[in-house]
Amino acid sequence: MKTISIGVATSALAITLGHIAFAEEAEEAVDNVTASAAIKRCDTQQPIGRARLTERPSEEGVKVVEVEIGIRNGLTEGKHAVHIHETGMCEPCSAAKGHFDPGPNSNTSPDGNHPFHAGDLVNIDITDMSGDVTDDDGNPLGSGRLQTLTTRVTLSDGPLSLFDADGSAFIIHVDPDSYCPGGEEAGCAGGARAACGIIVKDEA
Ligand SMILES: [Cu+2]
Repeated sequence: MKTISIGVATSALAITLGHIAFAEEAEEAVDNVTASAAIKRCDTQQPIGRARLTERPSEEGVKVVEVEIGIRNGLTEGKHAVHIHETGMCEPCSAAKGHFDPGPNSNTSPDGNHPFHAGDLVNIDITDMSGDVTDDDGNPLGSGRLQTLTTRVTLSDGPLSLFDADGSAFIIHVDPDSYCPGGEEAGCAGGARAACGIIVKDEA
C-alpha cells in the first residue's frame, strides 16, 4: 500500500509541475495589461504619489489585478480609505463621483452600498513621517505604501473594466475606511476626499 501511495503522489506532482511550466511560458508570450495614476492632493493639486495596476493574462472572465500605491510626504499619519471611483476626473475631486460599481445592480453611493462596490479597496497606512513636511495648516505629512489585489475589476475589456466610457479614478480619503459594519452611516467609507488620481491604461 505504501508503494502505491508514493507512486500516486509522484505522478500528481509531475502533472502539477508540468502545468506550472506551461503557465509561465504562457505568461511570457502574452504581455500583462498595465495602467497607472498620478496621485494629487485635492486641495492644492500637488503630486504626492503614484499608483500602478497590473492584470495578469488570463482566459477567465474574472481576473486578478495587482494594485500598488506609493505616497510620499503627502498625507496625514494613519490610515486612509482607498477606492476606485466611477469617473476618471479629479478636478475637483468630487468629479470622480461615487464608487466604481458597474452592472445591473449598480449602487455607487459611497456610504450607502459599502463595502460592496466593485471599486472598494483597503486602507493605505501612512507611517513614515521622517520627511518633516507639513501642509499649509501645519499638519505633518508622511509617506506610505499599499499593495493589494482585487478580482472585482479588470483593466482589459469586459463588464468589470475600469476603462468604460468615462474612465475611473482612485480617491484617497481623509479618514480611514471602517467598511461600514453597521450599514449606512455618514462618513463610514472614509469621509472627505484627500487625494485623487485618474487611472490611465498603458499603451500595449
Ligand atoms: Cu472613496
